[in-house]
Order: sequence, then structure tokens, then C-alpha cells
Amino acid sequence: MSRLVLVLGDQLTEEIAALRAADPSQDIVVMAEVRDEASYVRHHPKKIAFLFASMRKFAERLRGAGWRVLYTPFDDPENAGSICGELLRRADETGATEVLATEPGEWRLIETLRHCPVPVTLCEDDRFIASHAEFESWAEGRKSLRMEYFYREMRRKTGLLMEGDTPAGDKWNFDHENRKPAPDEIANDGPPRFDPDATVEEVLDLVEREFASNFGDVRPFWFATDREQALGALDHFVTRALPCFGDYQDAMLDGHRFLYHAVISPYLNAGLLSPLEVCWAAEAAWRDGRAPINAVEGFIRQIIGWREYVRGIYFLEGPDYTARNALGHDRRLPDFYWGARTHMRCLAQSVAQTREEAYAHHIQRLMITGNFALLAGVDPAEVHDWYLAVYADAYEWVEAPNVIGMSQFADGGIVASKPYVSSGAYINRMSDYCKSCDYAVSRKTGEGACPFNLLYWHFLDRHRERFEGNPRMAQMYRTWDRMDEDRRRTVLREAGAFLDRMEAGETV
Ligand code: FAD
Ligand code: DLZ
Ligand code: SF4
Repeated sequence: MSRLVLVLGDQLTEEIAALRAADPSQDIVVMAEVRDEASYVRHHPKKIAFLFASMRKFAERLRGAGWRVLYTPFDDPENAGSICGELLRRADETGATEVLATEPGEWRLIETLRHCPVPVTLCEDDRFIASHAEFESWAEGRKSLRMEYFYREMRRKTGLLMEGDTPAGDKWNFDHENRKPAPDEIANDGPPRFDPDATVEEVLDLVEREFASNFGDVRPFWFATDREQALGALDHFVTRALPCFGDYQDAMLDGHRFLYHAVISPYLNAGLLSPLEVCWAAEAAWRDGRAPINAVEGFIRQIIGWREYVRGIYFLEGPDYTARNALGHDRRLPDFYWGARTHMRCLAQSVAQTREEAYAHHIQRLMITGNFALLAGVDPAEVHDWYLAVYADAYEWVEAPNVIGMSQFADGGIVASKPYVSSGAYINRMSDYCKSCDYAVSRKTGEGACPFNLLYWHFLDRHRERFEGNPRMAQMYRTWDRMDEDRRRTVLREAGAFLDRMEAGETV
């Protein structure tokens, strides 16, 4: 009796556990573009197009490798509209009575599969370096779950940048050499841009028709949509950008959306690239003298450190993680996150880039859109929905710990030891946004004062009870307390007035 083998849109590799456990001579692969998955948040059209095109090409690849694949396009009149609906329909059609699947990256879909009318066997998704059990045993009994210590375990486990038992270059972390402010000149022209082929064009037309009202531009479309192209993107990064990756990791420039970032997260998360092959390529560049250790260590840390760590947190913390709101924030997400006008250049630029590319790099996500939402006290559930929708690499396992935990401190400090908040001074140091902003970053109060300068103190003041005992924040509170009483009152009044104007829908 044949079984159905479910392959989800972010499981596009022949190495996926369910395919490894199946038999191509008997079992039947099921892939489906379904409304439920395409609309649980209002995904960016580029994200949907990337996944549908990559799914279609992967289905062809599997057929070429001898698999029987039942593929349901989005506009198929028979499309049941959900993953379980499609499994049921295909089970009726083929007589199959069981399904093999690889564990999805969201609790929502795991629950759905557990309750699917056709029995589903879930295989653990072993595309990651740490299994659930390994992460749980690392976390067991620890007072705090700091990424740095987990990362060292992953270095030992993988042998990446290790010389026997010692880290290459005698240090685990080279961050003090990284994070320089934005340079005047950028020698990298961004990721390679792949011209849409016939499969991609067909999907772009479909997405234009079906998701016209979603935030984001579907064209021009340039993402890689198959493994060969994704490998090309990786090679392009290693050759052209990796050598400067560390130096300018935290920089932001108006005219340079990608700087020296890899722009490979959509490919890694969808299965077109594997985390280890990406790290091996970076390590080889260091060993051959093509990239310095600070860049390569910083890059590898993002993948075997942060990426693995956030996944561990998501599954350790359970399905209620996305509902956490430790700071009790309840403001609506301002309309300028969806493209409405704002005078704040840093936000306008980050959102415009997000609309056009379905991509923003880490510091834009953390220190511009994330920082503002946290300072302004936006409901973290709304912030979470926004990030899950607008980035081509967003799936809950990776997005939620970054947003709920790292960016919004809504998990109460599991991921971050202190909130990532800053005034305009940090943004000015790391970017050139302030030069063309309607606000003045140098102004702390009064006409034209940078809103980040006002909201920063407003945030610290309203959360004083929670944070003043945090040693990493003591200096901030000392600075606030040293300001004279009048000045503090003015800052709080002006911050409150700014928030009121924003809430009333004025362009701020
Ligand atoms: P690079 O800067 O070149 O880094 C290389 C790789 O390291 C990335 O491709 C990614 O796979 C990995 N990486 C780096 N930082 C992280 C991190 N914090 N968590 C997990 N992986 C990391 N990443 C996602 O993949 N999906 C998301 O939905 C997502 N949401 C985020 C939300 C917020 C608020 C923040 C602060 C970060 C988020 N990140 C997310 C992490 C990071 O911003 C992106 O992985 C990165 O910007 C992707 O671009 P890149 O490939 O050019 O990355
Ligand atoms: C994100 C997404 C979208 C937009 N569409 C589909 C789809 O039509 N079919 C599918 O199999 N997967 C899709 N996905 C990816 C799933 O939502 C993803 O597998 C889960 O969120 C778990 O990570
Ligand atoms: Fe952003 Fe303030 Fe700089 Fe304007 S002045 S770009 S609002 S940090």
C-alpha cells in the first residue's frame, strides 16, 4: 500500500526527513499551493511568489528523480484550500491511508497535522544542527539561556573554525572587530538577480491576480527559485561580500539595501541551501585566505549560533510564545508600517525597502522598525504579525523569537538580557538616514526633535520598575536621573504628545 509524503513549501530538499523515510517506487509525494497557508497572515506577494515558484520547480526535480508527485496549483478548481484538505483529497484519489510528513516550523501547522483525518506520522526536521532533544538538554537547569554558550557547543559539535579543542584564532567571538559605522563607499552591488523564467512568470501573474491587495511589490522579481540558483547566490556572497561582512554588519545606508549581507535566508529557510554547506563555504574562504576571521566567525555565528538558538527557543517555549506581552504593550501598529507617509526617514526607508524587496537586513529589523515599535509600546502580537507577513524569510520558528523575544522583550528576557532600545544617536552613528530626515537627530526636545530621542526616555521612564535594577541599564537610568526635573517633564510631555498625534492618524 502506498503512503502519501507531504512536502511543505519550506521543505524543498531531497534530504528532507519524510522523503528519506519514503520509497519512491511506492509512495506518492503531495505538494499543494493552498489558501490557508497563503493567507494565515497577509504575506508579501514576493514571499508567496518565491515559495510557489520554488515549489513548482522542486516538484519537477522530484519527478526527474523518479518520484510520483501530485502537485496542486493554487488556481486548480479542485484545490481543497488547506494542507489537510489536500491530503484527504489525495488519500481518496489514491487509496493511501497514511501520510509521512516532516515536522512543520510552526505550532499552528503541527497541531493541524496532528488532527488531520488521515493519520500523519511526523518525522523530526533534521535540517538543523541541534535536535529538539539536544537543545532541551543544553537548556535544562540553566538560569539564563544565553546564545553565546550555546554557540560554543555548536562550534564543538560541527568542528567549524576549530583547531582541535580550541577555537580558530584563539577566540570564540571576534565581534569587537566588527560593527563599524557605515563607510562612504560600498564595493558590493548586492545579491545576484535572477531573471524570471517561464515557471516564475506564470507564478508572478498568478500572485498579481490573487494577492493584489497584499502589502508589497511582486515585481521586479529576482530571487533564486531553485537549488542551482541558490548555490549561485551563496557563491556570489562568499566571493564578493563575505570579506567585509563583519566590518559593516550593523551599518545602514540609504542607497545600499544589502551592504555586505548574504541575502540567503529565504533559501536557507525554504530548504534550497543547507546551514552546514553555507558555513563550510565560508570556512573554506577563511582557510584559503579569501576572507578574514572576524567576517567568517561573525557569519558562522549567525547560522550555527543565532539561527539554531532561536529555533531551539521557539520549540522549547511552546505554542503560547507568540502571545507573550511581558511589558503590557497595547498600541496599534502605526499605518506607516504599511506604507503610509512618515517624516521619519529611517522608518520610511526601511518600510519602502521592505515593500519593494521583502527584505531588510538585521539592523533595520532590530534597530529601526523593531526599536520604534518597542519604544512606542506597540502590541507585540501586531508587531509579530507584521514581521511574519512582510519578509520573504519569515516562518514562525525563526521570526517569533527574533520579534517577541529579541526585538520586543515580550518574553520577559528569555532571548535578550536587556531591551534593544536606542535613541536617534545610535541610528545616526550607524547610518546616513538622519542626514535626509525631516527631524533633527541632534535635537532632544522642541520643534523637530527626533522622535527616537523622546520615546527612548519615555520607554525607560514607564518601565522603570522592571529595568532599573538591570546592571546593563543602570547607566541609562543614571543619565536620566541627572537631567533636571523640568527637562525630564518636557521630554515626557513631548513624547506623549507625539504618541497621541500618531494614534490620531496624523503623519508623524
Ligand atoms: P545575514 O546578515 O547575511 O546573516 C547570514 C544568515 O545568518 C542569515 O541568512 C540567517 O540565516 C542567519 N541569521 C542572522 N541573524 C539571525 C537571527 N537573529 N536569527 C536567525 N537567523 C539569523 N531571520 C529569518 O530568517 N526569518 C525571519 O523571519 C526573521 N525575522 C527577524 C525579525 C527581527 C525583529 C530581527 C531583529 C531579526 C529577524 N531575522 C529573521 C534575523 C535576520 O534579520 C535575518 O536572518 C537576516 O536579516 C537575513 O538576511 P541575510 O541572509 O542577508 O542575513
Ligand atoms: C508560507 C507558505 C505559503 C505562503 N504557502 C504555502 C503553500 O501554499 N503550501 C505549502 O505547503 N506551504 C506554504 N507555505 C509554507 C508553510 O506555511 C510552512 O510550511 C509552515 O508555515 C511551517 O513553517
Ligand atoms: Fe530616524 Fe531620528 Fe534619524 Fe530621523 S533623525 S532618521 S527619525 S533617527
